[in-house]
Amino acid sequence: MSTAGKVIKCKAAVLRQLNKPFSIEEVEVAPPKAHEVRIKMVATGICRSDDHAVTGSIVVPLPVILGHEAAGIVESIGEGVTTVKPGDKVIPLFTPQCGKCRICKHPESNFCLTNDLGKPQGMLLDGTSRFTCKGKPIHHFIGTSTFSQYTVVDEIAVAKIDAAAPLEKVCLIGCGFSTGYGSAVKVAKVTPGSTCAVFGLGGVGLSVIMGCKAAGASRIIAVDINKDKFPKAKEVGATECINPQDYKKPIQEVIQEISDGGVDFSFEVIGRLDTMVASLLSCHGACGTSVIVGVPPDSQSLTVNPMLLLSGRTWKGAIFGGFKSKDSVPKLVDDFMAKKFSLDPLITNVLPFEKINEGFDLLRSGKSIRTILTF
Ligand code: PAD
Ligand code: ZN
Ligand code: ZN
Repeated sequence: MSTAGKVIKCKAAVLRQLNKPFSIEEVEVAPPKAHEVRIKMVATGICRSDDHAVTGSIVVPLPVILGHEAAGIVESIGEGVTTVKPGDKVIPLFTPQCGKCRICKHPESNFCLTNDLGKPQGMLLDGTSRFTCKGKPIHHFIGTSTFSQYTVVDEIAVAKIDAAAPLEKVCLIGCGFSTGYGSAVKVAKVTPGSTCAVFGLGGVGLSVIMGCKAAGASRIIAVDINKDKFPKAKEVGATECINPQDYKKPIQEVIQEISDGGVDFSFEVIGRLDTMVASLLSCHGACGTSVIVGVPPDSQSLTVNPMLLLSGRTWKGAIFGGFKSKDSVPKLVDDFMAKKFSLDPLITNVLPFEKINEGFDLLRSGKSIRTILTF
């Protein structure tokens, strides 16, 4: 029996209080309104940004259904939807692409003005929620809310992908892989023969390494305080791995010494102010580029000496690897299907959705790269 047009009751992981486990609850998911799409979730990854929302490092209105790195199948569509249809395999887009705003029209930028990332409202574009629990509304998370058996997203926040794509793998194209890979190839524009340094070897940092390698970097220095991450970093392309705790002097000085004054490209993929500065100082003062990928704790600022930039450095950052999401995600899935990159090294654990709290524990203890929750 078709569920189109009806409220669907299903299970979702609800966060009601900061720093508390998710509770699996029965929620009601309303049918999609005009220009909206209801998706049956098949697989979702756990990204550190979800955990930032649990700890309050990213501030979002509660109660909320988190999750933003996923793949699923369209269950039904609202009026006026033309780019997807029921049965299509899709990836939700936490950075939407409206195609109309100044940023969408800009050839290089991707931070569409309709995003809910800067000052999150926790609602769909029309300002309301499609989720309720016992009659009370639950907030959306960055327009995706994938920790639910069903979710509703705006049409500008969902991309149709190859019908043959394995959803339990390509879900990572919804965030971690694309963010890291794009930060190297699209944001930094890593050049052949260059030297790179990558701070933080989680799912996103390892994807930065893959991007640096694909762009032809000849040296890739991987940096982490958890040495258990080193074998995987080498497997995906790091040429050397260093632990800042093994040195008495600041890690930027170590990197400057081994790279003739600083690397060509450095990446902060942790989300800490001190490592953002260390990463900046690790790139060469006259010709280096440093990219911020990690999300800093809410409302915190850095003070830097402008001379660090006046000498010729470039400092930049981007969401979602700088990719225009709706255009790029289907192409990235095609590249995956054509075996241009592998996602297997990023997937360390697969758990049923109900074990979401276990998945977060694995991330927090440094034991996992990506846990995929399957529905
Ligand atoms: P993760 O927690 O899996 O990886 C972070 C890594 O950093 C771990 O291996 C840690 O051991 C390591 N680390 C922690 N502290 C230090 C330190 N002081 N020095 C060196 N290494 C350290 O996270 P992730 O890969 O899922 O995400 C990384 C960051 O990227 C995180 O801040 C997340 O919120 C952000 C992110 N940004 C975007 C974006 O669009 N810009 C998208 C997705 C994730
Ligand atoms: Zn993410
Ligand atoms: Zn836009």
